[in-house]
Amino acid sequence: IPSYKLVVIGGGTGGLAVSSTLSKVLGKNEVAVIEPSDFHYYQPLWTFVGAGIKPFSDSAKPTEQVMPSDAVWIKNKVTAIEPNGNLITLKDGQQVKYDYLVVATGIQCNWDKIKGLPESLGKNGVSSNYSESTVEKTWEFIRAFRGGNAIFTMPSTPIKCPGAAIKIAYMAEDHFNKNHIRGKCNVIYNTAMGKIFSIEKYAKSLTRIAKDRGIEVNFLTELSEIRGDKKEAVFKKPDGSGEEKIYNYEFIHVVPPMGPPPFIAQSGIGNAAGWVDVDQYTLQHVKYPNIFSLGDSSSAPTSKTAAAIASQSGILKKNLLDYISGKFNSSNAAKYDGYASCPLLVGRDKLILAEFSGYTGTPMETFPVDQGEERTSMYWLTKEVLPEIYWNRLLKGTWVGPKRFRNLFSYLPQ
Ligand code: FAD
Ligand code: UQ1
Repeated sequence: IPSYKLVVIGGGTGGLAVSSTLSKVLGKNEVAVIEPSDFHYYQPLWTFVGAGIKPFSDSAKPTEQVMPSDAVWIKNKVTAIEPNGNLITLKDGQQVKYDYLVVATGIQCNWDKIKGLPESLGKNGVSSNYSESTVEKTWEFIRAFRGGNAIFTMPSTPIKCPGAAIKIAYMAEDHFNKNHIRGKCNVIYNTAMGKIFSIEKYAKSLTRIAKDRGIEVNFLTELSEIRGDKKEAVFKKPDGSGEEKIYNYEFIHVVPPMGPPPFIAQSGIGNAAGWVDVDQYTLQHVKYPNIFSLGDSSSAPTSKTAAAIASQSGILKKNLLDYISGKFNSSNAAKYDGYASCPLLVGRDKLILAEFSGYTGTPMETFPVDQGEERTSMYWLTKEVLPEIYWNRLLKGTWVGPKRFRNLFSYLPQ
């Protein structure tokens, strides 16, 4: 059985952010990254792709191009972990051993939990920015839209980038308006949640903009079925009361229910909800000290975003290296503060850069301006600068979030 000092499961945002640095520190071929996909995606760009602002090709790179050169890429899928034996089983039955393990397998889209969705997706006005195979359909359908109901959904499960469900509604509305068909369109945001955004400051801005632009927002309204042949969408109250409402649509953008990959719970490393059960501050597993986790598959109770992963990656790397060298203890551990960010695209040149701690629910803004306002500067930053930071810094292990800039700007007079 091949054995590695460190195995990282997942070559997505979190897996590469940590394996890049750790493979350099621990030495060539000491770190293995298990990743089945031929392509790595910069998923935050998909909101821009769905809105027709960026080409899909900008969001993808071959995995072999982004894999750290000192790491071993195992092109395979994990089906089970035996945490007591430090043993991983792969899809084809092969096994791999580790001394230390990082789990970064992301969140899974459960398309089949919506009746009729898998067979309708990508056809007849049904699209989603949440898949590499349908994100371009969003723009195709928005561009072809001539009037009627344009519906945007948000499920009751945790999702990655919780703002993405409504961003695309604002972008579609903006497009209809600029094309002088707004009067013939109903733009409807049906969310299973009870709020438009979890952080009050940004919720206020989003509510104001929705009102100003006539976007209908319905709370506690959860998609349960798509009837593609009739262009009907069935919504229910998430409380299980069974109360139904049927909408006709010309276009519907679906954010599917999501959840942790099931092998996590099956391997005995999950919490009650199935996320990798780590200490929310140190990111070390609560039961198996040689296991760490970051990103969308971890239990850290914050918004599942790449921005959060940037901060988590710095914390995880320090704590894991200290643990390996026997220096880790609860008093010197680095602690993750829950930082997350969501660039809320609300128009073709307008963006609210929400930055906050998911742990305290309070804003943690980087720039010395009110980021609750929609701004052209933040639009430009997100569209042009963040992709560069992602590819050239975060994936290379040298971007651990904007804290340094936040601290620097905090010295400016208010
Ligand atoms: P991922 O990057 O999803 O990677 C997980 C990897 O694990 C994948 O490569 C997968 O193939 C692999 N994997 C899965 N199962 C297994 C297995 N069993 N064995 C081996 N490998 C496995 N974040 C922001 O910060 N800002 C934004 O503006 C933003 N916008 C977004 C918009 C959209 C439409 C989407 C979809 C996401 C957005 N995000 C945004 C969220 C961000 O992309 C994710 O939070 C981030 O990519 C998660 O990183 P991760 O490493 O946890 O998972
Ligand atoms: C960020 O660091 C990050 O990771 C690279 C993102 O993912 C794309 C983000 O969306 C944001 C907003 C940040 C935070 C960075 C700055 C400069 C505020």
